[in-house]
Amino acid sequence: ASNLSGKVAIVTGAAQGIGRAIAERLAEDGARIVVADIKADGAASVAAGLGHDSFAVACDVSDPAAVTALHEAVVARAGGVDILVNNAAIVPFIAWDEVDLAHWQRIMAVNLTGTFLMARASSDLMRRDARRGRIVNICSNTIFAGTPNMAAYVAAKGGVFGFTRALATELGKHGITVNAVTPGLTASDGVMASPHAQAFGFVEMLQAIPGQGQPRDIAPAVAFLASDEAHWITGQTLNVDGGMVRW
Ligand code: NAD
Ligand code: 4PL
Repeated sequence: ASNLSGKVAIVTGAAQGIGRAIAERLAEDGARIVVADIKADGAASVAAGLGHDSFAVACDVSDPAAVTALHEAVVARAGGVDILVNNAAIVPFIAWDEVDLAHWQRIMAVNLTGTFLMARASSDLMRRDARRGRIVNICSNTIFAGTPNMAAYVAAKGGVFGFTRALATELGKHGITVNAVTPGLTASDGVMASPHAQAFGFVEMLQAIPGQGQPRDIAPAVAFLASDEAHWITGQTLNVDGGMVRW
């Protein structure tokens, strides 16, 4: 596959997990990847394996100055951006009434405000260069299921879902599409190191296709929405969870 050759794709949170699998898939499809992650070392080692002059930039997506610096680095090294995948997030497992205000605000800052800041900066560059860009927001099927111990996370991802629809409206006239993918429980690095790893058995009872979702199972939906041929699809949310949720 080489349908993304010549494209520049920023993937946030791509040092591990689902973001890493997305970066690997988009690189297989020919894109030059900007691995943007708060973990500088992990981002650099992922970028080194991707080819196509891919590179890493350390960035906290919740920090406006860091997002500006990231986009300055992208312009300096790659000229501009064609594809943005907003994947970076924190995925807490915590009783809703044990989340203090500072924790709630951090979850919102990374998972929702980070998506806004990245979309603002990347879409400005896409418009500057008249590129018919692609924005894919990684959401979660918890917005449909109301999954326990994730209330702040679900609230933030519900914001991402709504923002995807609204931003599609705003950017459609520029030929930029904005879509979301909602993975179900997936065996990412973060999940496997957390209490979420205990939930696979429960999830399997609900899935049409019982099984443990892997990061590589999420990437094809993102690659399709990032492709040129998905140009007539915008404002949509594609659920990728083995049929756990049907909506
Ligand atoms: P993960 O914890 O394995 O990886 C997340 C990555 O994001 C890490 O590399 C981390 O360093 C990075 N990151 C965290 N905060 C950041 C910040 N402020 N700025 C930049 N990078 C930051 O997580 P994952 O399970 O691979 O999740 C990836 C995406 O998929 C997230 O948006 C998550 O909400 C979503 N998702 C995951 C699951 C699942 O079960 N794994 C299910 C549905 C949705
Ligand atoms: C069903 O997005 O979608 C746990 C952890 N269970 O992050 C998720 C389900 C988790 C999910 C998610």
